[in-house]
Amino acid sequence: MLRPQDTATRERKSLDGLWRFRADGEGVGRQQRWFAAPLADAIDMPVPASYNDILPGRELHHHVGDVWYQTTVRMPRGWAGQRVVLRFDSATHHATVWVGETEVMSHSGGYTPFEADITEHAAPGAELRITAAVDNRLTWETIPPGIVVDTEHGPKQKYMHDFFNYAGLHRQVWLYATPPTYVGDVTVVPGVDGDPTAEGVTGTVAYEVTVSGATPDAPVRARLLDALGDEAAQGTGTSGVLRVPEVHLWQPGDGYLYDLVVEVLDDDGAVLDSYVQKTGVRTVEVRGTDFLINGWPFYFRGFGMHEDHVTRGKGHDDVSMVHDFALLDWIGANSFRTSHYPYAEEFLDYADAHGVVVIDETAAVGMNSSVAAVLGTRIDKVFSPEAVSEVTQRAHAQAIRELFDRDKNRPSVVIWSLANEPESHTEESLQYFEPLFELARELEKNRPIGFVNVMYSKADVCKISPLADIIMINRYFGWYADTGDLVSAEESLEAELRQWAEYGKPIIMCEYGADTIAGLHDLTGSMWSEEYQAEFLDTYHRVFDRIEAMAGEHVWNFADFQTSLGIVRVDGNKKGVFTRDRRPKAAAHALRRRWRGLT
Ligand code: BDP
Repeated sequence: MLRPQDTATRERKSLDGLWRFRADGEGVGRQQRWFAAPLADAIDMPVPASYNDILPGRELHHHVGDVWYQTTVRMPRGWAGQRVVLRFDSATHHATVWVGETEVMSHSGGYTPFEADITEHAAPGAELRITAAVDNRLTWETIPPGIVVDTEHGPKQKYMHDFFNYAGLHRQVWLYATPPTYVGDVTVVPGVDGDPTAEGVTGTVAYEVTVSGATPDAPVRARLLDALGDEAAQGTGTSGVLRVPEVHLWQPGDGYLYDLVVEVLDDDGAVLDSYVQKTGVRTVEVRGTDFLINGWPFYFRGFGMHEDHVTRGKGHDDVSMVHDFALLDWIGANSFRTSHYPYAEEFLDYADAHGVVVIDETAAVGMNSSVAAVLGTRIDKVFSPEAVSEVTQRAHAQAIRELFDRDKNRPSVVIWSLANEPESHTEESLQYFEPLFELARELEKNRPIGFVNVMYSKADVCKISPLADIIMINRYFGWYADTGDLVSAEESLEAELRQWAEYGKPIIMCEYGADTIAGLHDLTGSMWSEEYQAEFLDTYHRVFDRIEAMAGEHVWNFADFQTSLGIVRVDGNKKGVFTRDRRPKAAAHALRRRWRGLT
């Protein structure tokens, strides 16, 4: 789905700001048609933000079910004759949206965008009332899954993943206009002629455009402009391959982007619609145990992250985004994983533009009874008709389609991760994942595809890793296993990595880390201290440096983050190298020395 943008033929209007808001604890709003009038008993709620931590008290923090958001917006007079679209960059996890009294769309999946053509409900110059009922419930039919337990005090939400179920309108909401004939979709696939490491190589940009609306057979022109705005190549038709001699490649640390300007023309050659697709030219390849970008071995240094901040939870804001990227740069990271859901599109734009490499992950997390048990939830059989079933699988397939569709054109995205830490040693798990890998491979012909393996599913029993192009694993020797014992941890880790190396594929350690209380120091090197975290990471790094097949290290986690309540978490997960308010722990300095090659 294309992002809204301002071009010579398009305009957009942000609906961010304070919306009216009301929690619907009783679940009566839909029946009582709360959308049909100004929301009664409402409070102000900022958008974008999670609603959970805005008010003091437990009620909204632990709310289960619908909440209602409402705003009014005046449709610009100048949009007469245009196609008008209402777009939510995300609503966590399900939303139904009304314009006035008309339901215009509903969507499930809390981390991907959705939109509706509302032209017929929007008279130019008129005020529109927009209402969204947003439901945060997670069930066996959703991605990620969860369980709603009915108690005499109302519903309680349980889930099997280790981050707080923040909800609401986390990202921007837009009203935008396009001409009646418009660019409906653009797909670009970059490449190079011959050896990408050669001097003055010729880049290729294969493009495919869908024209939608009034005259879908209108001619198309595609122009590729370099960063100075000079034309580098041009083509006509809805698909083609543009060639760029002496291409400036997109590379880690050098996010060079071309603008692919796609124009739909009328019979006289006048531009009906134009859309600008940012395009980076690079190649990605797995060769033996090497992960190659533009033909050069690339070693991932960075983190599994979270969209997580004090007060606004998972709400996007540019201040924190730019600061987080500045910290990644300071510490010498070249990459991150969008653990455990698709991040805001702005975040990926920034990665594209600055040459930061991304492992892009769906929200399929929490499909593992052993992990669930650590976090306090008992599940008998995860992959079964009563739990993660064919219905879940359909939702998962949809999550894959929507993620790939949203991020397919991004040069920063070099690997798709279909899930985090699912059970993967049983026949049932294989039956569940095989069709999802097939779907992913139908949709994606160029990027490697994988999933992230859990510590309970070693190389000799994992049934899903053989389906993956790359081995991505999370390990916690010295924490959940060999607890507090880094000598044994070093041996266990090395023994296990040597087993994985037999796959002959690159290995990325996607998570390794230790909970650490900032400011806790201990001369005996005990767990939870800053000393232990730094020593823990050193231990892993010594091992990584001895294993040829290692292609990367992503520490868990970039920063401390909020989780559900439980006896294994104290005000959230403390495995951050930075605190939740982004202050460095000792490990941050140690990592910086390693990653920046400082002595
Ligand atoms: C792994 C999960 C991650 C957790 C982490 C931990 O992938 O989401 O936060 O462990 O326990 O199981 O800190």
